[in-house]
Amino acid sequence: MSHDQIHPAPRNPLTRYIFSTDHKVIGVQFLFSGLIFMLLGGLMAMAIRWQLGWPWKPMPILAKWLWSAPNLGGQMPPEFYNKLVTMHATIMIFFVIIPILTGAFGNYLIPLMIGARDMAFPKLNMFSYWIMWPGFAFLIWSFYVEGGSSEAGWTGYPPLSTMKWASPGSLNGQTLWLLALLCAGISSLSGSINYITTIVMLRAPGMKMLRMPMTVWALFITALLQAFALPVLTSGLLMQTLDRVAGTNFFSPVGGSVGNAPGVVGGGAPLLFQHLFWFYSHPAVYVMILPAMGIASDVISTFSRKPLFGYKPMVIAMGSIAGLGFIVWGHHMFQSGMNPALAATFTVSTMMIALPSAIKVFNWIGTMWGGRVQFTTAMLHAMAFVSMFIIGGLSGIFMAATPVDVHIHDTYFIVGHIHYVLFGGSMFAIFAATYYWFPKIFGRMMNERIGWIHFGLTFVFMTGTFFFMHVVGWHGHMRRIPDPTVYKFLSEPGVVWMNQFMSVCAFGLGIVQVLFVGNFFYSLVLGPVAGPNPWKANSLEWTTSSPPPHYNFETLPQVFHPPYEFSLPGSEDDYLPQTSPLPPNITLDPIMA
Ligand code: HEM
Ligand SMILES: [Cu+2]
Repeated sequence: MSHDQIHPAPRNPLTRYIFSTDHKVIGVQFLFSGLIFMLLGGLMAMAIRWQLGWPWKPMPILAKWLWSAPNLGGQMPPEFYNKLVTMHATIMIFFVIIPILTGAFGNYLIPLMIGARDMAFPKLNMFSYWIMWPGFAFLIWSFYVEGGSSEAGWTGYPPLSTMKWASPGSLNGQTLWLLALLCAGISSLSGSINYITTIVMLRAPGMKMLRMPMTVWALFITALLQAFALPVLTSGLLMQTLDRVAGTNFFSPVGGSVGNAPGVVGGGAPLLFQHLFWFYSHPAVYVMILPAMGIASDVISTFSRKPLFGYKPMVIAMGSIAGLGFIVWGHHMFQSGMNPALAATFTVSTMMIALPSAIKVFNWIGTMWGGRVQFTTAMLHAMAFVSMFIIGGLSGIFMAATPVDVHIHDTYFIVGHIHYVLFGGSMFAIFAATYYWFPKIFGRMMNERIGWIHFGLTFVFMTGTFFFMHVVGWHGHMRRIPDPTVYKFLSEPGVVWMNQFMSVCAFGLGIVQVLFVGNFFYSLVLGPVAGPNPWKANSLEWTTSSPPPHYNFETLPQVFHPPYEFSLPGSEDDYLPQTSPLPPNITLDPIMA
């Protein structure tokens, strides 16, 4: 596609809304699929919490629908619980957070924010969405095959995952799980090739790299991470698939046996899979946080009515987080019997991530400092993002120390950490992005009052759900166990009480999302019309109509400065779109802007 080529808009509803090559439509498709899977993953989370709060109680009504073990009198069978934790995490990570942050917001925003008419490869873009559908199908199918869906955890470690009789979920459910993940991986990979090419090749005149909004920088670095790390996971998944269907033995150890599974001929290395998995999946946790950081930066600057504090340091910090992300994967494997010298190396490299992370946190605070902060719903979520990321990041550094991790590895402390960074971090950023860009995407404003209530309740219930996980985890509460009360130290009233408290909060957390969904659909139809720039922001997407026309801009915009020129001294408006030249008396700081 040449820089300024305009195809006629599709007239046929099939090519317009379904098999569309328009990045905006594809972004919305990713958004809706992600939200539907979020509902499924959320319901699973509530079932998990039911079990952990009241493991000895029959589940009312739902039991006879969900599992076929009448002899348990409505109590959840342990293998069903294992399926729940496996599929909850798999869905939330690979089918909700990654597709929404990169697939939905990445697709929608990148061309608009850099002033392009579409992605560089629109057909590849369409492919990146539609290849998710076989993935969805494999995932749903796996619930219905003999033995049900996978039970090997979202990490799919062998030998549990490679030995067919190791658990009911290790039958065909595991193969379908592998195929679903392969589809999601191909989708991410084709998306990332598109994002990288688009950002490098299709920026509007004057849009230098160092004038791009942080959201675009974040998505660019994320795409690089995906492009370099995903092939490694893909090979791991393929090798595991071959182990299961073609009789190879990459990962099954000599004579290994699990549960009722007969010993295998073996010769493979189970640890090899852990390496291949984490070489991708540690970078993948940054895939889930970097776009969130970009979104938070843009939202915070807009609603503080101040330039982003330290734009260039922020870009460098993000690059360093991504770069370091490739040499820390061993911190997931301290218990695997690695050489202590190697463990120390992974500890040090992991702790180094604190530095760029702290730079970012201080710069967000510096951006708000002295600003005229507008507490919009988007801003509240972005501020919550910063504070929750501080907690999640700090617990991360804590776990990075090998001696500490030996104590808390595979406990609820880890589950607390991941939910602070993934719910408090990624999910709050997804909410912030939705409240912020909804007017652009759908042309109408969301209701701020419902937004505030949704935010407040989500924040309170989130804390109630996840904070005490650190406490029970420190006490030794293992993760992925269906009934903690079989252990004496986990039957103490304090632990039982905390488990029930967390469960009640989790139900609350799930239920208040009705406010978000209600607000979303109500505003879609009845929200006040937004106009092109309701937040008075500077980046290019706000210079075109809401929703933007086919091919985004009537004429390609000319860019004069970074998008953060708010409250310039001596100017009338408190914002200056990137398409308006800087006033002659203003020069930008060479290091910070
Ligand atoms: C800021 C610095 C961070 C540090 C130092 C850090 C450190 C760690 C460490 C050492 C572990 C392994 C613990 C164990 O299994 O024993 C871990 C697990 C994990 N972290 Fe982080 N982390 C950080 C940020 C994040 C972020 C931003 C995310 C995601 C958005 C994240 C997601 C995860 C997940 C999902 C796991 C658990 C994986 C599993 O299921 O075993 N972390 N982290
Ligand atoms: Cu990690």
